[in-house]
Amino acid sequence: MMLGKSPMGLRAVAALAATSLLLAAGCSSGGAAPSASTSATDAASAPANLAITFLPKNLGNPYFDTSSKGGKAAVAELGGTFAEVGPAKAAPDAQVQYIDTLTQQGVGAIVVSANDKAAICDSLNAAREAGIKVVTFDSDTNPECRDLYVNQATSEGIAKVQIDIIADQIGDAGEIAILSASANATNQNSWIEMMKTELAASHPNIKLVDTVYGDDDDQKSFDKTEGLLQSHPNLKGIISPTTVGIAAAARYLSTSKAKGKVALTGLGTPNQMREYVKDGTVAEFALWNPEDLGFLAAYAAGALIKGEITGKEGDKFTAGKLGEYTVAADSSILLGEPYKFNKDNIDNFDF
Ligand code: RAM
Repeated sequence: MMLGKSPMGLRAVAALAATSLLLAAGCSSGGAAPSASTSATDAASAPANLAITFLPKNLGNPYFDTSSKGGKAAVAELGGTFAEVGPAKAAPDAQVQYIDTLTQQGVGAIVVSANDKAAICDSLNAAREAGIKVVTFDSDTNPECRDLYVNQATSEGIAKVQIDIIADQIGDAGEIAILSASANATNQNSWIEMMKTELAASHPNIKLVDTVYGDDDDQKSFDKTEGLLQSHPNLKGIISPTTVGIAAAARYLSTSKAKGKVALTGLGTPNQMREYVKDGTVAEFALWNPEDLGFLAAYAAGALIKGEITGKEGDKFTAGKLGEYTVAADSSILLGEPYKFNKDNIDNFDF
């Protein structure tokens, strides 16, 4: 059983550790789109056009390196051609040019984590009109711009696990701030809304005093952390619901006098956070398995290309080792539940 479908617990730890050992080596990534000749050859020789291209929010983020690793493994199992393209910066419309190029090249599917729910819609719909299947994963677009959304976990669950951790660490009282990714990111914005709801419902003594945006840029996130500490001298905790943000914030805190005084949690990768858990900067954070997320998204794209599913509620398909999935409301698929990482389990994970 994979982490994504397991309840939080030791069984999930063991399952993910086992999954990590089975990882396929490396994934190709680069700034250029795949060549037109590659896609054309695939289309001519394969029964279905299984040229599947991943388009993350930006390149150079270990989270997306891992999701692409899963995508690449799944596309290999499908007998297709994997590629990854993407912008250097996670700007709202930065993905448009890549989508347009992939449409000209006639790939079979685009698997995209959106920087903005609306800015890439026209391009995605032009791709779909040209016969390309569009799967969003990680960060969705408006539903009318894609065939399917592969969601890592419910927004409520992702919000609650982060609020639970910070509440535990600051004695359920005091000022907190959020260091997010980009201001338009669909996923972070929906988690932030749910965190506000959760605070209002269950944590009357915690006050969210600020939300700032590091744009999933390491240096900007580092600088924003410094700014938060300067602007809010009574700050008790920071939640960073982005792997880039939490790693940069941890690096800042680890050498500042706020280390151990201002709590930090959010969503991080174990490999980026290990040293900060071990040096006491961070006690606990959360995430899902990005490799499984990419793997599931690629299988979903393959099922759409082959016509096994259309993306309507109730459609079923099998995603290799992850098993069978059923399309839910709004043409979405759920991977599983978030998982908590701390000093007792972090060495069991390698992503
Ligand atoms: C960053 C990205 C991604 C998000 C993770 C948690 O890598 O913003 O979209 O899901 O953090």
